[in-house]
Amino acid sequence: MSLSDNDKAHVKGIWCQVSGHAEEFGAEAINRMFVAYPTSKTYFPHFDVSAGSEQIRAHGKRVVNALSDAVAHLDNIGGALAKLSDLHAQKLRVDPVNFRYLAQCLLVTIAVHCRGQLTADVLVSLDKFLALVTKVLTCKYR
Ligand code: HNI
Repeated sequence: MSLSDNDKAHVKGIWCQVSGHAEEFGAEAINRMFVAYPTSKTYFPHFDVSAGSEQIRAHGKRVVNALSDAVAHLDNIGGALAKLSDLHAQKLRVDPVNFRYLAQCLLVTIAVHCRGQLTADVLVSLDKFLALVTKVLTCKYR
């Protein structure tokens, strides 16, 4: 799967709204993931997992900023996220199903905040983008 020129334009367009709210959107997405898919919390035993905690806010910001890096390099997402790919595969070993949970929660968060912009076409493009990111972050598992 790859992103068409249309997909790239859609992702870049809506990401302008997201990158400006990295901490807010990132923390909301992670909180939604913890609430909707409680098993995802097992990877964060060292976190205060209550909504809006300092750690969730800081982590949410890091996650969205990493995605912003990927959006800035849509032709080379693998290169942009290479270090994170190593980290998630070799150290964190997050079960890949969790990436679907987080992607879904990010999409819901964006839908809530950017309602007008998240047309069906933009949603498909964003979903493809997040699937590609997931592929990069889990491709070194084996
Ligand atoms: Ni993930 C650390 C990005 C999905 C569990 N993760 C990070 C960091 C970034 C990041 C950035 C900080 C790296 C550093 O400190 O150098 N993670 C991403 C992205 C996605 C993702 C872009 C997918 C969109 N990570 C997930 C998922 C889980 C996950 C789905 C588990 C449910 N990540 C972690 C854990 C850490 C982590 C655990 C370490 C956190 C800490 O601070 O100790």
